[in-house]
Amino acid sequence: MYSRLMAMTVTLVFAMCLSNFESVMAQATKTITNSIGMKLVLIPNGTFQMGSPIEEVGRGIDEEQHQVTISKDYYLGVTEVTQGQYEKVMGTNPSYFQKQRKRDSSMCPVENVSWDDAVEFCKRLSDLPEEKKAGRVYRLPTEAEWEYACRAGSKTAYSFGASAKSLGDYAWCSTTNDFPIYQPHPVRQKKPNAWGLYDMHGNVWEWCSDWYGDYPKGAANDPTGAKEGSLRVLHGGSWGYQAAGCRSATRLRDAPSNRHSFYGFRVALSPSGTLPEFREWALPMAMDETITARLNSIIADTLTLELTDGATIKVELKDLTDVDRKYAETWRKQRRK
Ligand SMILES: [Ca+2]
Repeated sequence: MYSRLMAMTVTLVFAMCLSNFESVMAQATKTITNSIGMKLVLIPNGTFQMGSPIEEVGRGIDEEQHQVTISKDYYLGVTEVTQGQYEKVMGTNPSYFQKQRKRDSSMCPVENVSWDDAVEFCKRLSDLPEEKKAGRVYRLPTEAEWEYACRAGSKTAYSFGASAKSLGDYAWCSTTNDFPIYQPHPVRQKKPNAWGLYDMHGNVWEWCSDWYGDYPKGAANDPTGAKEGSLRVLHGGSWGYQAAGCRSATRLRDAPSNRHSFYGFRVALSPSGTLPEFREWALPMAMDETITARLNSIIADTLTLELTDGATIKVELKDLTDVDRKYAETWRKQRRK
């Protein structure tokens, strides 16, 4: 059944839905300030070299350079999630560096958070009434999205150049020693990168959505990491790491349940992701079978679903289960706004 439906892939329809997405994206605003005051900036789609060249000082062996295309625009938090924002959403502040240090830490990045905590934060933020009303569904960035945004068009070890000499202008890390170094610092105090993102280098490591694994051999489109694993990826280095650990390409990994005062995160948001993108769909011709796919377009009650491998299938709205039809209708309504 699956293969029969796969055979229904129509390239033309896929091209049409891509152009539909592009027009949605063209309407997207460049910045968003959400209901808890969090600012996000639109990151334009594009192609870049992910990883590092072999001559880069301090590189890791898991940074094999390869071409990556990010095919869709997305939003990324201008700063790491702060302690104040985390507390507003979760009702708790797990950070190691907070009030006992006799300072207002609400603008410091939340730390001592696990990957699981970060994912839960995204879910609860998405569930806030104002966010639901606006149709915003938050998630962690993929590590490709993270590195692409960090580089902001740069090809060097850091977003501002090849040398760590200027790192102190952009980052809190253990080699920028013009202040007390052994703690994270309020966000947005250093210079942003070319796309207006702060603290991509240093302050706290940032959890990404991917399972850790080897990079693909060759070019990749919208990579989402290893299919399975036991460790999740972090990027960007932190207040306790030296310059080489804060490069654009640096990768760290840890178990998704582990917390550390080096670890924080920032959130991503897809303009097209007003509902969970990939979800289970019942196959209309065999309702007991499901596929994992995202909805790309609805044209004259014909849905185009994109499978995780990029193939597409078409299904009719009338053939869907009630749950799937409700999702599709909500999806369509949100796009008409
Ligand atoms: Ca950071």
